[in-house]
Amino acid sequence: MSVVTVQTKPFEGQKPGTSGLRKRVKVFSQQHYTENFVQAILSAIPTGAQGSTLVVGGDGRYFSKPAIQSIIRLAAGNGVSKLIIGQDAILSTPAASHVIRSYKATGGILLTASHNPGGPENDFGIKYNMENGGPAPESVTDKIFNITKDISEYKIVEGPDVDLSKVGSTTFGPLAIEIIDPVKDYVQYLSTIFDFELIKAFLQSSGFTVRFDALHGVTGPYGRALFVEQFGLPESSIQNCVPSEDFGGGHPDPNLTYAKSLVDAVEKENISFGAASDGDGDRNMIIGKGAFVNPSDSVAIIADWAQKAIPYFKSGVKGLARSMPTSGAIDRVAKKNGFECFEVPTGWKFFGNLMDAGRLSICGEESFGTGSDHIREKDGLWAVVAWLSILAAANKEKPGTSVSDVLLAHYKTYGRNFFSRYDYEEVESAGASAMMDQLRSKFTSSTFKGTKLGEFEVAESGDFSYTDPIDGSVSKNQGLYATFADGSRIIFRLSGTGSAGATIRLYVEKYSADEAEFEADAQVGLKPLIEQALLISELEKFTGRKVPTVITVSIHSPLPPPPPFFNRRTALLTKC
Ligand code: G16
Repeated sequence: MSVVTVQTKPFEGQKPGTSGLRKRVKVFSQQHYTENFVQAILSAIPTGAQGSTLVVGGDGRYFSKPAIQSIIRLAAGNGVSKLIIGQDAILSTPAASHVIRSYKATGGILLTASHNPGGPENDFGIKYNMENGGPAPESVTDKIFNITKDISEYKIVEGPDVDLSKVGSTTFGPLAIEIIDPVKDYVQYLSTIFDFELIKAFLQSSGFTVRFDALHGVTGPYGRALFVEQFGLPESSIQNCVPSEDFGGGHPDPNLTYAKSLVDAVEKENISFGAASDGDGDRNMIIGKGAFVNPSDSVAIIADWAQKAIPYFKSGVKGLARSMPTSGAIDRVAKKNGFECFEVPTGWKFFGNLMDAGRLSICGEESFGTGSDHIREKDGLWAVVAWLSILAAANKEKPGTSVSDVLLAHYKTYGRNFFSRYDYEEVESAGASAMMDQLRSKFTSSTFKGTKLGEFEVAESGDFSYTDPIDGSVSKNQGLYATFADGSRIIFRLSGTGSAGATIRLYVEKYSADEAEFEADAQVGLKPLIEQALLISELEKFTGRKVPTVITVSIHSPLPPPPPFFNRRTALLTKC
């Protein structure tokens, strides 16, 4: 088998977004498109592809199979020594991060578009992770993009497809291939982080019921291994746990809109604890009967309980962090406990340096991402088991403690950060950019401070810029924010994970220390802020959109009635 050089031409727009390149399958399946991008990744590996060991896997979505065979051919053509591949091309994103670290690999190529829908008409994605197991930083993704702009050839070794269905070792020309069980190492690793016996004893003895929904994503087999095999729960404690290439035709995004069947089941069947994860297993949603744990609250609560409920943190918590739009609930936990706390741009890649430097233990994002320095990706099942650990510990102190009780107890100690996110998906790009441009000129103007938006006086505003405290790299234009005199905030960003048009995200946050408000409906409390945000952005004028596509809201019991302005798709959320 000899190396063949294939002539190609650059494709426009192969710029990695918040987490890799995500495009429609139709785009990836064009001749040379996937090969160009993978060649660019291989050429951009800081220590070179020659002699490297790479981990390859993904969420098993449609187009993974041909893509992985292309990667094998390109890896062989570029002198990669060894590929470690998840059986049937499957590896959840957190499991891939763990495998990269534990096998001391050079890096990894992950085939996923995360929570985006799959199938021939939907999305595919490819991203590169570094030797620390975390997503490539901007310096590397910029290099990848630059290579794609001038690429004229790629190198492959030709040969038949490799059978990935059996665990074991094989070769492809000069390339060694090890096919591994995608679940075993990861579940074993979690068992060293948490006290599985304690969780099992709690679940077996308390009458506490669990439902985990994998949304037909990659976490199905991982969920079964954990909940059924490790914790001894019945089959009825898991749902949608058979992975499918198109996620059963659904949208594998664990939020109140897309995980509605889980929300319904928890309410109707009186289930104590519900959880869901996304297509590639790095996101999570936690709910209880009558309670939705907003991701910003979730990470704050995990951080608060970590030392007493999770063995991994018994020796201490090094520091905490959140992405800029995530609510400041975690900052309050850091302040009270004397932990360092960091605010980084949206994107898990920004946490990696802090973790590697030993300054960060637990972090999270409002986008349903929660995790710790046990790996370098966010980890959906880790968050679910962290919550079960908290509930086991809380029930030891006070039997009968529910998810809702844990939330309320947290608010009583720290106050409550009301938070909501409005997403306007697949907006026409030109309108979205024009809206952001006019907002940027307002938010960055020196005269904006002191202006009143309704009852809210602007205290500070700008376009978020981050200087990495470890390597000094600067990331500019990371979101337009306005903080008001009462501490509330509005933020506008364009998503970096969409695959068609633009997605506008509006985040709003307001803090209250008034116990009488802790069980209030966040939508009502945040309404004046949302109205001001929509007014100043002139969103409807620029985009033609009257209503958002998805609303994420911090809810406490009771779940809110539908606001009158919801469309049919968002109404899914409000019916739950
Ligand atoms: C990715 C990133 C996250 C980010 C999220 C949303 O998550 O890993 O760090 O918060 O996208 O990004 P955006 O607001 O730009 O769409 P995932 O789960 O999609 O890989």
